[in-house]
Amino acid sequence: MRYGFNAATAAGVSAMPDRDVDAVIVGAGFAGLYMLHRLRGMGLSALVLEAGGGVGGTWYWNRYPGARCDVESIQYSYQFSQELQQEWEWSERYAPQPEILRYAEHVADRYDLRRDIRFDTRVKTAVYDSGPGRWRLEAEDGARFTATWCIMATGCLSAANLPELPGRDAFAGATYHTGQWPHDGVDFTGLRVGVIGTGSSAIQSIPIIAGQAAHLTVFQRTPNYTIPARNAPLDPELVRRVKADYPALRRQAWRMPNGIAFRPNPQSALAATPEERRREYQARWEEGGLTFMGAFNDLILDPDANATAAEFVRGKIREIVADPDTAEALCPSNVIGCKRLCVDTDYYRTFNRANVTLVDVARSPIEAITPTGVRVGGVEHPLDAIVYATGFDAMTGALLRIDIRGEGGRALRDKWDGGPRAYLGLATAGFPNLFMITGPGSPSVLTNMLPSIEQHVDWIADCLGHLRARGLARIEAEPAAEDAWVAHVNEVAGGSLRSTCSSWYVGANVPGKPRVFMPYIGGFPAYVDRCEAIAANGYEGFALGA
Ligand code: N01
Repeated sequence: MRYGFNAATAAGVSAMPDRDVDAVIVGAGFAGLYMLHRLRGMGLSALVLEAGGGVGGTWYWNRYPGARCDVESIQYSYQFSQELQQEWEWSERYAPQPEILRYAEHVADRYDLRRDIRFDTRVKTAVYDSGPGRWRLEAEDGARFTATWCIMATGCLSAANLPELPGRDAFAGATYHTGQWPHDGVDFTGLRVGVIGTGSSAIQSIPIIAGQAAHLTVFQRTPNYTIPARNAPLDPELVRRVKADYPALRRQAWRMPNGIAFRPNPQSALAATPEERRREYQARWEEGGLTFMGAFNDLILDPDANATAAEFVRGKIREIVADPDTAEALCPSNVIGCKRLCVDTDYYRTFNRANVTLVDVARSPIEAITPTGVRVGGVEHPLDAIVYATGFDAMTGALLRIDIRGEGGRALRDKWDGGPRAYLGLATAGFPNLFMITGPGSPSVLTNMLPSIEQHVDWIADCLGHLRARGLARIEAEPAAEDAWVAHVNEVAGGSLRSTCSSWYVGANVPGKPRVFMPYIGGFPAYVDRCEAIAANGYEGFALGA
């Protein structure tokens, strides 16, 4: 169901007058929906501009087979409303994409949000007009909007990365990107399918595509570590216990560096005996999921500790995958948890199927996409369909694809040409009254996104309340505060093994992108404390004005 107003109903858009509101929010994913709800609650007029035809953001676009969240559904949900978290029923340990999308739709309906969302509206430019102190936004369909506050809820993993492979557009078969999947699904039955990439999206979709296709060829540049999801229907007894005191679980999660309640082992891997390590890794492997990295407290800090976990997983790959050459090709050699750990159902086992071939494109990259397939090392792999599971221009892509201009017409693309610079990941100097939800320099993608989103939305809403109460209408990050925060973000990143490999965290997957570790790795609790202290000190590091 889609209502609210949309570009189609605004026929003859050029005749449409500018719409003027207190706050314009770009994006109707979980961040944009909650931001709208909060601002409405404060009596502000707010309008959400959304490129898609419905709410849900990442869960609206990522409809590839097997898409589900790698954070357990009981925690991957809003906590701002007791009623909402009590009434919603998740069906599985890890919710599948259609169910998460239904949840987003439920929230939009429950809080009557759609009437202030303009769908099918891709923002092209956002320009600060310093005279009246207003943001002016223009959409690709020509519609224009003005607002005092401009809030980017554009998501961290929402700008699809489609590599410029030679001949890409000459392919005669069907082409898909996991992050822009057709809404009515794709049936691969009887087809020869190629999947390019072996990140989370590929690892989730490959087992399902392999079950449909006549033949599946996987083009792997870097093997990834993946831990079994052990997905299952949610245990009603567990749900009952959580719902009896949901806030207790949420409080526990807020104290964890990744914003997820789980049982980290406070011991060092190197202090444990080989047998103790094996037992701990085995127990976590059987439990399934991302908490594997909580097996010991030094896995992401000490290369020797990390190597013990990495070798455990490589041992599992060699056990599961029957062909020794394929098993070796699937064994990653880099630090485990450096790239985001993946969570799967039957990924490694899929390579035992007779209809699945792994092609290593690390040493011999893809030469060309031909009209009939993919050529690697002079060998053509004939295909009827290609799935690009090639990820995203993460964290900055969605922002920089909009031409954002601040004070004096300065482009954000220019300001960030050496990498993103933002104060707390919430604001950037030279761009007054512009906020980013889970922007670069905030914990965002290193945490459960839902609590991180809610924390940012609440901070922004409280900040606007503070300004309004004092008759102020302008806020801007101070360059010195921003510099200090960026230096701190870089310093803590340097202490973690996470910044050491070619991942999307450092922009390595997008040719030409500056190599900077973008999220804040100092942990969610430390970050929240910092944000709260800054607010309590009258928004220290921000210049406030009338
Ligand atoms: O993208 P990725 P993703 N030639 O960037 C390869 C979240 N997410 O969509 O590693 C050949 O991880 C690239 O190779 P390399 C989650 O945070 C969550 O899978 O750069 N290969 C890599 O293998 C995740 O981390 C969920 O060498 C090329 C792959 O494409 C993030 O989104 C589910 C190539 C891209 O992997 C991104 O995941 C899905 C080229 N030219 C996603 N270019 C869950 O919640 C790129 N590659 C479970």
